[in-house]
Order: sequence, then C-alpha cells, then structure tokens
Amino acid sequence: MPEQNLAAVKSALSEQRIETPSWAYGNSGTRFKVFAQAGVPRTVREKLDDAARVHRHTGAAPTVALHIPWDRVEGAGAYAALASYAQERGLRLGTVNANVFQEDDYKLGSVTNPDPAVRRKALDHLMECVDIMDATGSRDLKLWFSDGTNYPGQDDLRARQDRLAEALWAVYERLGSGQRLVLEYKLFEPAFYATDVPDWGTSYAHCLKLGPKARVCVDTGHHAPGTNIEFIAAFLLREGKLGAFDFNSRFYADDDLMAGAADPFQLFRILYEVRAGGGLDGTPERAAQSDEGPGIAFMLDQCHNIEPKIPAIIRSVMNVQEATAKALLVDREALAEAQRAGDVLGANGVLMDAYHTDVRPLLAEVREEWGADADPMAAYAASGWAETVVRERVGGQQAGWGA
Ligand code: LRH
Ligand code: MN
Ligand code: MN
Repeated sequence: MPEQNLAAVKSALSEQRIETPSWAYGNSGTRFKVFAQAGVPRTVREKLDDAARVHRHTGAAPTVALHIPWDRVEGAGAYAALASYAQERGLRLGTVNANVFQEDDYKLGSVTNPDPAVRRKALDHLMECVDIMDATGSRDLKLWFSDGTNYPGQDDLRARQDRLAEALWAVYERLGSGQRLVLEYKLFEPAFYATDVPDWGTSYAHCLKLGPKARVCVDTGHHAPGTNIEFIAAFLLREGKLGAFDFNSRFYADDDLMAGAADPFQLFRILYEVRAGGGLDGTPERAAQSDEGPGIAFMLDQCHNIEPKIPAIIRSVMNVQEATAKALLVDREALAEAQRAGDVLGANGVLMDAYHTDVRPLLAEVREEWGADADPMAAYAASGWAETVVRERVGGQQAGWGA
C-alpha cells in the first residue's frame, strides 16, 4: 500500500472512538440466569475504574455510556463529581441511556401507555436524563422503548404513535445546544404482537419530523435474521440520520454477545458502508461539540454472562477496530473502476481482498504509536487488575439487566 494511503488509514483509526457500556462491567446476563462473577464493580465509580483499564490497553475507548437508573447517583453535584472522577481516569461520560422499561407502571407501555399519568412519569424520567446530560456534558440521549402490545386489539396502534410523537417532541424541545437524541428500534421483545418502534423506518420517520438533533440508533442485535444492516447504515448515513450504533453479536435474537464474534464479515460490511458514506471522517472531539456532520457514536451494547467481562470488552473494541481497519483498506478506486465496468466478480474481489487482510499487525503498530498496548488482551492479563479486584471487591453489583 502506498505510504500516503497507509497514513490516511492510520489517522482514521486513531480518530475512531468506541464507547463502552457501564452495564457490561457489572453482573448482567440473560433473563434466565445471571452467573455472578467475582470482582465485578459494586458502584458506578468502580465501573469507571474498569472502563479506564479498557481504555488504557486499547487507547480507543475513552467514553462510557451510563444507564439511568442503574447508574443513578444521588445528591447535589453528584453527576458533575462523577464526570470529574471519570476525567481523572482519562475518561468522559458518554451517552445517557434512559430506562422506562423496568417498573410495574410500564406494564402497558411508558410514553405510549394509554394512561396519561404513566406517560407523564415516563416523560419526567426522560427529562431527568437530559438534566443528567447537562451535568455530565454528555452529547447523546439514547431512547429505547420496550413499548408495544401483545395482542391484536389490545390498544390502538395509531394512538400509540401519536403519544410517542408527543413525548419525543417534548424531549427534543428540552435538548440543549450540542445535545442530540438517538432513537433505538427493536424488532420485538418484550412486546410480541406490535412494538411501537420496531424498525429503522419508524425511528427514521419520527427523527425526520423532530429535526437535526434527532437520529437513529442501530443496535445490530435488533433485526430479523438475514436483515441487511449495512444497507440500513448506508441509507441513514446518506440522509444524515445515522446517529449511533449499539454493536453486539447475535445468532438468533437480541443475544448481546461480543461485537464481531458471531459474524465479523457483517461488521466489516457495516463499517465499509460507514466509511463509504463519510462516517469515519472528522474527529470525534469536533463531532462531540456539534449536531452537524456525521458524528456517529460507535457504542457497544453487550452483556458478558459466561466470559470474563473486561477482557470481553477489550476483545470487542479490538473486533470493531479490526473491521474498521479492513473497511479502510478497501481500494475505493479499484472498486469504483470495477463497478463502472460492470465487473461483478472483480468488484466483489476488491472488497474480499480487504476483508481477508490480516490487520492485526497494523493495529498493534498504531496502538503503540498512540501509547496504548500492541496486544491489549495480553497486557490486561499481565496487569494483575483481575486478581486485584477479586481480592478487593466483595459482593459485586447486579447491573439491573436480565435478572
Ligand atoms: C434494549 C437495549 C437498549 C437498552 C440496553 C440495555 O434491548 O439494547 O439499548 O438501553 O439494551
Ligand atoms: Mn441497544
Ligand atoms: Mn438490545
């Protein structure tokens, strides 16, 4: 590869940031059983301590997504203090994930509930999340609603969309400058007949009406099997509406396994479309200050039920980086040439050449260049952190998910 191209690939890699989810550090898992692990964080601060280890070894994960109420801290100035705690560890607090899916009041929905008092309560929580963003300096509010119905006729589908639009508008109006909302969709579960935000089209339609600060969040585990997620990414990016990814792997449904574990080729295809659409352009620092430009948040949304958590998160960050590096290696000129010539096999070959490249040595090199570890997994294992936390942390916290 020409020197110049290599420099561009390295520079794009060094600008990519991958946000890790606070809930992946705690004891969480499937709804059938949470296998508690020793040494997991008992407090939000301990989750940040673990996240700092991931960032230290990978050099690519400086922000941590919070989930409210799982990460709620009480008292005046508590979130600002948490932000300072993060900063002292080289981290920033990232996306604030709202949670209106775990209280009895939400049995029939949150913002789409037929009862106005329940809708009010849900909206109050969303507003609280924006207050928290003000204190933490977070850019994005992530909205995922479990709202929906289990039986035909249970509620009016159109009225539920009206209620959703009303709540979204109220939140949108409350956003400050530089803040955004990202609306996540999910095909099904826990609602089985009709989910109120089941797909990217529904999310897109709401975001389009709301305006430029509203974008779609694509959780890779939230689609029907066989869905072409890279098409969704390409389309949304073209429309300026791709706000965020929640990366994880799935074999069957919302499995929340490590990103790039089940289908690294799919992750490559997605990241190639992101690159082709300019989604890797621009520094995250610049994007964080603005609701303009691509500003895509690359997040993980995973649970680690049987595998050790910190190494699993490190591995996931590396998997996203490897897919990104391969996407950056695609020879765009050769591809365009083959496409123009109608050379089907040649064009496919250009993509596959990049996919089959072993990018691990390149990533080891860039990590060292930016002061992280060439082999983050080995460096973490050698650091002694796992042994220290098992010794010092007794009685790890349940993340709140999947119990
Ligand atoms: C829903 C979801 C959403 C939540 C997270 C814990 O399945 O992906 O992003 O906030 O899980
Ligand atoms: Mn998600
Ligand atoms: Mn999910």
